[in-house]
Formats: sequence, structure tokens, C-alpha cells
Amino acid sequence: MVARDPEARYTGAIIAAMRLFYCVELPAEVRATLARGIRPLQIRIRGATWVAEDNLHLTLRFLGDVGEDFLPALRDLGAAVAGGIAPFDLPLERLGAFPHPGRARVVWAGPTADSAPFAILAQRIEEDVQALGFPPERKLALPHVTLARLRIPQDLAALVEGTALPALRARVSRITLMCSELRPHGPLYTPVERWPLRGRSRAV
Ligand code: 3AM
Repeated sequence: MVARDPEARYTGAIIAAMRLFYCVELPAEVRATLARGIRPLQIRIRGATWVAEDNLHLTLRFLGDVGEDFLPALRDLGAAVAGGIAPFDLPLERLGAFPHPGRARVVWAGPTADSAPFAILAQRIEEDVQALGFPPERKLALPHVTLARLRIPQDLAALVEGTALPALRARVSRITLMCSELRPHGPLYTPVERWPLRGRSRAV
């Protein structure tokens, strides 16, 4: 027999968790140009999982599974951060690989030079999510659009260094709290909320 707590009551309340991250969504034309630009690589790289064109984005901060009761705080955080940063341009002209092209696990597109506004945006989000109790992110938030993932690392140095991407410039004018549902054929991303960047001058 199961011992029963006479005070216990089934309330039906379930605190559901959502897999969340803050990101910069890319305009459709930037995603389409990137998708076209990587076709030669898709032919030459074997064993990679390519990110669907619709899903191409720049991650600012991955949060992981978060209880829905946290959403109000995460909404406030997004609004507060976006309110203090002005829109900026981010060039995406460089092809790169993590951890490095000679042992590639992730192939990405990103800017050639550091982007101070992107770094400040990511840093403000990092500080604020830590203030909410999230553990610090150990990896530096480098601006990049993940194009492909490789389960087995490959030496792609020649390919990555020898492939030119079409010159692209993404206008970063808002940030998004995104929900990611893991599905067998790839993640399904659904925006939870978007905030326009409303700061007055450049965030530098
Ligand atoms: O846009 P990228 O590919 O850099 O790799 C995941 C993706 O980043 C990352 O969060 C973004 C949206 O899924 N991600 C997934 N799991 C993660 C984890 N456990 C993670 N980042 C850090 N830790």
C-alpha cells in the first residue's frame, strides 16, 4: 500500500519547461544569400548536418530548459537590454570553424573583425541572466551564424580558408527570445518575444 500524506492535494499545476535562447534573427534575404553561398561547401563536406535556411541566426545566450514561471523575468530582461542598445550593422563575410578549421566541429559565418556592439549586447544579457541566477556561460559569445555541425571533427582548413562568402551585412535592429523544440529532423524555433533595439547612439 502507498503511504498517503493527508495534506497532499493534486492541483493539476504543471510548471512546463521550455528550451530557450536569446538571439538575433537574420532577415530572409541574408539567410537566402548565406544558403546560396554555402552550396559549394555542401557538395564538398561529407558527414555534416547543415542548418536549415529558416533557422540561420546569431545566438546571444543559450539558456537551456527554463520553467515557464521564469518567462516574465526573461521578458523584462530582453526589454531592458534592447532599450539600451542602438541598432548596428554586422558584416558576415568570413567563413570559420570551431574549435578551429583544422579540427572543425562547427562551420560558421561571421564578421572578420570584432563587433563591439555585438559584444556589449551579449555582455549585458550575460550579466542580467547571471543576476537571475543562471550559471555563467564559460564560452565567449563570438558573433557567428552556425552553418553546419560535424559529429566527427574534420580538417577543413583549406576549404574554410579558401572559400569566399558573398559580402553580406546584417542589420541588427532587434533581439529575440527563442524557444527551441528538438525534433528528429532538426530543431523547431518559435519566437517567444522580440524587442527592437531602442538605444540612441552606438553601443560603444
Ligand atoms: O547558434 P549556435 O549554433 O552557436 O549550439 C546551439 C545554438 O548555438 C546552442 O544554442 C544555440 C541554439 O540552440 N546550444 C545548444 N545547447 C547548448 C548548450 N548546452 C548550447 N550552447 C551552450 N550550451
